[in-house]
Amino acid sequence: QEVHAAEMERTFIAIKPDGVQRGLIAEIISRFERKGFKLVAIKIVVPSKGFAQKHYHDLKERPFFNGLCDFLSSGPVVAMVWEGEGVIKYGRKLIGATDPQKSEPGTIRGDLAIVVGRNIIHGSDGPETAKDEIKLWFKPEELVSYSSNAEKWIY
Ligand code: FUP
Repeated sequence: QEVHAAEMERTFIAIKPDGVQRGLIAEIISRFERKGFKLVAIKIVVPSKGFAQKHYHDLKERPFFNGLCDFLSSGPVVAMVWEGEGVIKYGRKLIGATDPQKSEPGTIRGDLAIVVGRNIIHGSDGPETAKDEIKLWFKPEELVSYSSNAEKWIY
């Protein structure tokens, strides 16, 4: 079971400053938690602009990059690591499309956001990004491995 836990898929999820300011932390966490995913790291931080630029380095050529980094560093962000089978892909499904105008109702962005520049949440878009983002935001010792009694009913 220890081995199982160590190999379980993980993704990086962040509630952006708009989600925190709007009081949506519990709402967002509860959607991941109720699904059966497991929270293995969490902290609240105000990222520097330089840190935001590192986080979004893939987008540095895009016209919205500067505004995006200003936004991410404008206030508290809830940084998390969630674990579970298929959590990277299904986490993106819970989150919904990048542009909330195109996100389905029932998704986090579809239900709770209106414009792309204030889409309240970030989630890693693949296994490599997940690994990189977890490493950028967390020290290894900040990730907690534990088994919960619910697991034998979820899997
Ligand atoms: P996502 O993975 O859904 O967060 O989307 P991207 O990585 O493509 O974009 C990262 C962030 O850039 C989005 F969350 C919001 C912002 N963005 C814009 O502001 N304008 C755009 O046209 C596209 C993205």
